[in-house]
Amino acid sequence: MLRFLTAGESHGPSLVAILEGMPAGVSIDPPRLAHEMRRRQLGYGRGPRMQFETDTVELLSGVRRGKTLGSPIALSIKNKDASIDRLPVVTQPRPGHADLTGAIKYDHRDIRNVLERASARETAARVAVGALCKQLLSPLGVELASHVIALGSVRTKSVAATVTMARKKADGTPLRCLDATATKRMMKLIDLAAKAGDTLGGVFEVIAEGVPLGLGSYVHFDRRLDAILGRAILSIHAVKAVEVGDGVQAASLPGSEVQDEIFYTKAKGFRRSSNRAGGFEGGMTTGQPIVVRGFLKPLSTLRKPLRSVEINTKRTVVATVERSDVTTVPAAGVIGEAMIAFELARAVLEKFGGDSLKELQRNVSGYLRHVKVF
Ligand code: EPS
Repeated sequence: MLRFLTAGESHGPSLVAILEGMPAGVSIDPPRLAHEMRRRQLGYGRGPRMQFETDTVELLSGVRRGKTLGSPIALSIKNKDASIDRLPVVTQPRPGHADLTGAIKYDHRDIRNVLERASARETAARVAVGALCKQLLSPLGVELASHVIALGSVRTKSVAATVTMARKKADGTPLRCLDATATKRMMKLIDLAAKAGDTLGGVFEVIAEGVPLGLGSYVHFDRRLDAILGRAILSIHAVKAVEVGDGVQAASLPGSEVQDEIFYTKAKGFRRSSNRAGGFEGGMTTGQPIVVRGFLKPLSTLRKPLRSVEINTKRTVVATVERSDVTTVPAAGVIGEAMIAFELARAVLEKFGGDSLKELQRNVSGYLRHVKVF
């Protein structure tokens, strides 16, 4: 079974990850890995840390001469800011962060012992793992992309985005957004929030194309793949809600305007003229693009801090101010892609198995022949 662990503190020496269960023979392209790492660091409204970290992945095991061996892949990303032992004690918890609950739960009198691991910096390791998973999915024809569809109160025009659109038109723009007019308004909003010492949330959308029909299952709650993707998205820092397809809007519409009708032609087989379900029916992939959205609350580190309580004196104070970002929604989209790539790679391996990429590909093509003639 494909699984991974990450370790590392935000200002410790390194972030590390181990990815276990990757088949042998998958080509790993270091520039592609570096590209994914870079994408996570970009975005208007990010803080100073992203200016000096380079987030370079060092592959320590499991890859030889550009191909996976089938053994565990260990990787490390060194922190340039490795100041953890010099940083001051924190005793004024930030509302919204893990600070207070983490300190009480783990019995820490220095909240730094909590915030160092609770920090979203950990997602650098996840993006590295996701980049490896993408390189397993690509030869199977599965491709992923993401883009920002809302930032603070600014929403983009609604479009049925494709992977190609998101890669060509969203990546490389300041907020990884397809709508240039909305981008300008979002940037203004970020400038205003920065001036006010405030932060902003927003919404990203992840699209996965080429996913074969029938991953996941309706037979048991924990085999429903849409639910598994929901958990993966909710595990990203500051994400407080998740949507699959047109899920939120669907709740207020009649069934006749929500379901994707079924058609058949001999040439193309079964098809749909819409994808409101976001690629899922009955917890299984339908073969249509997967569309999943993550909703982020504004970051909890405010330069103009909110009221809090000093944990020793119990006096009312304002929360600690740490160096941070105004918004991380564009980066969260990249992290969303990584998490979805991992879960899809895991679901593919669960259904088709295979210790080598070749074996996996043979199994997938046999199944796809069945889907075609059904
Ligand atoms: C992050 C690194 C952090 C923050 C951010 C994410 O750097 P530092 O705390 O040293 O400035 O920019 O962390 C948070 C939003 C958080 O809540 O901890 C990164 O690499 O993504």
